[in-house]
Amino acid sequence: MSHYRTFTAHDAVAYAQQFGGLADPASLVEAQEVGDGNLNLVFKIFDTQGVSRIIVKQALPYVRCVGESWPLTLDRARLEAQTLVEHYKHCPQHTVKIQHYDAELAVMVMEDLSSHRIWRGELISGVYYPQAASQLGEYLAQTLFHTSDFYLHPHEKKAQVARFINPEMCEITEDLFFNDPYQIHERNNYPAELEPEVAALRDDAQLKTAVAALKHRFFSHAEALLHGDIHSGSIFVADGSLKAIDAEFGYFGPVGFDVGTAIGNLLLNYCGLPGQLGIREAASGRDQRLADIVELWNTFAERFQWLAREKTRDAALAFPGYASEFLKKVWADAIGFAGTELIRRSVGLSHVADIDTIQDKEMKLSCLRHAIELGKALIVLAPRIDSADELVARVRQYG
Ligand code: SR1
Ligand code: MG
Repeated sequence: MSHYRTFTAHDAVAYAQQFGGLADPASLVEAQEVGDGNLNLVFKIFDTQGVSRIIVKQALPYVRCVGESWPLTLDRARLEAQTLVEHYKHCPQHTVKIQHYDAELAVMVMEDLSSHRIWRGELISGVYYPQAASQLGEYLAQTLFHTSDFYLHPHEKKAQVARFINPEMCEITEDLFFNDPYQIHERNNYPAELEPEVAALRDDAQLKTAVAALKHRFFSHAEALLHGDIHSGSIFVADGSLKAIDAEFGYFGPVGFDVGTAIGNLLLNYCGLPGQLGIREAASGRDQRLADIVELWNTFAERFQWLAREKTRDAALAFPGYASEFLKKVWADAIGFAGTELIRRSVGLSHVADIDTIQDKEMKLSCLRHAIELGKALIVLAPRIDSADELVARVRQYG
């Protein structure tokens, strides 16, 4: 029988004392629940000096932002911990360190990142971290290359695919990214003024065909162990440092999904900045976002190709020029997936603060329309956008 119970603050402190791996566990005295995401409980554990020393995170048996009416597998805690442990092996400098996890309690103890800040908040406030984009490109290249068929022995790869089967979390993505925005659904959430734009999504056959192809790839292309939800709210930054957290959507899927989610969230910030900072003040932040996207892709592609040259173990995949052919497909997928992220964060269940917190109603509507139109364009034009520079030109064309 499962010994799952929902942690109180007191439980979290006791757990951190036992499993936090600290030299002075008795100094841990207090916990504060700080979870502001959609799904889980997150406790900061403080010592007698009031310093936050370690994090205890527990999955709830339902979707926190919706309530008990939407039950959700506790196995996501195991999948999150194991994904982060795998990613840490290949990219420790950009992955949060998991100290301990317990699949039955659906709980994990992890490194405290209080010296860092959530990247999304910083992007919204206009605080620039010049190394963040290339660090994210490095994280994606290291984690995705080392969990792909380029690097893993075929037996090991297949065992890993089985270990990371994540049907319930994938179903959330399958529904929220690829179904809900393109049909009438009670989970959708958008202002009534946007009904014409949203109805147009439902009526656009070319768009829906391209979305179907993206969903099909999400279903079936087990290319690498993805983070699965690598948006700017799943990333901590500090001067010269970047750490990925929150990998409960981890599974073996198409490499372009992680790259596209990351790019899509930078574009959501691009769309929201005029509403956050004012039109004139937003201009330099928007230029930075586009430069970030180019930097992210260039770092990712260069590092992936370098790893492919140096470390590919499969004889056929090592053939010169194959990795760069593969990356062309990843790029096209990424643009398409970025487009689906723009649309689902504008009309679907789960929004982003980059646009949601805009106070001026007309400005918010204009930013939402921008995100929807840009998302549509990226999904449909993805096969014809051949380079990062061309992507930048297309984005500028849409406002
Ligand atoms: C019901 S979960 C909604 C969204 O929150 C997560 O962060 C994922 O992005 C998911 O799609
Ligand atoms: Mg998350």
